[in-house]
Amino acid sequence: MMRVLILALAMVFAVRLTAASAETVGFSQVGAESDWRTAFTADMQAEAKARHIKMEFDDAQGSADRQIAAVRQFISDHVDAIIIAPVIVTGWTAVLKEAQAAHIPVFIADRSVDADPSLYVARIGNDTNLEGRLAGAWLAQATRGHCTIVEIQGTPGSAPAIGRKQGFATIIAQFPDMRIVRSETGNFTSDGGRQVMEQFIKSTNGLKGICAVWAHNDNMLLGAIETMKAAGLSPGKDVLTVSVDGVPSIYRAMLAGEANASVEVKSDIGKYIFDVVDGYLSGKRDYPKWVVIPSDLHTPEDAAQMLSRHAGQ
Ligand code: GZL
Repeated sequence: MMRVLILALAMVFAVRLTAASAETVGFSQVGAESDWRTAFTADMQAEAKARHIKMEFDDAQGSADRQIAAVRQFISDHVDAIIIAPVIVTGWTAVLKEAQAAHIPVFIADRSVDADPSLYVARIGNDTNLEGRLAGAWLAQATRGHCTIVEIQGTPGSAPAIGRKQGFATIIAQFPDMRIVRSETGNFTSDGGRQVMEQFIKSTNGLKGICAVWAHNDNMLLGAIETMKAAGLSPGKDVLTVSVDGVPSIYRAMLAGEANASVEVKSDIGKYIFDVVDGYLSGKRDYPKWVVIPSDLHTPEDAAQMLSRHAGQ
């Protein structure tokens, strides 16, 4: 009898060891504005399921106010941990203090926040300024430093729009004959990219003399490509393109000769995020404030290889 009891206790202990340290996690997601975002959401949901973690998920639909309300609900529900992918960088201090007062650890995922780092455990995400610099450097090399550019920005006040704009500008400032002559926001959506490109084409000189379109994400560029083709232009040939995300459709556009470069941002980062969450809840405390997810640039030369990695998407 005693042997049966010991065996049963050993099995229970083993299950606890393999089970995640978090039982329930609240995740406030930006929205579903782009292919990258929906891939990231799917990855997070799959990772939580694989770790037997219950995830309270809120799609903020691009609303910063809705995110704050969702985090307050997570606190009220006494979740074990809160993960936030923030729409914009500002407005986070008060609710992060409320989570801290409730002894619920917060983890920033993907985009960054402008808040005291002591208010969250760590951010697990990419370097958006680097992404802008990689895009600018590729364009400078592709045009030997001579290019008049139109820019399609991401969501105003979001970390990727701020970082990518700054990074790209830093590089092209080094080339006297590279300049951005038009810049509008497309809010990271395909429709937004279409509408901005329509504005550009209808403006006084249209795209006359424009050498390249720089878009803060692939979906806005893909919308702009559709608009340019409808206007009889040849994106990827008479107007170069460079963007960010590395979603499957941009590699298809590259293989069709309609896009030239994209900086890949990894969307399958749920494993890294939940490793930090589980580790912290298990007592690990030596996390850096920023766990950097690397980004790198891709062109038609490796588009087929990159597309094969996304098989099924
Ligand atoms: C990654 C992420 C950005 C993507 C866009 O930085 O925050 O938000 O580049 C998405 O596609 O809208």
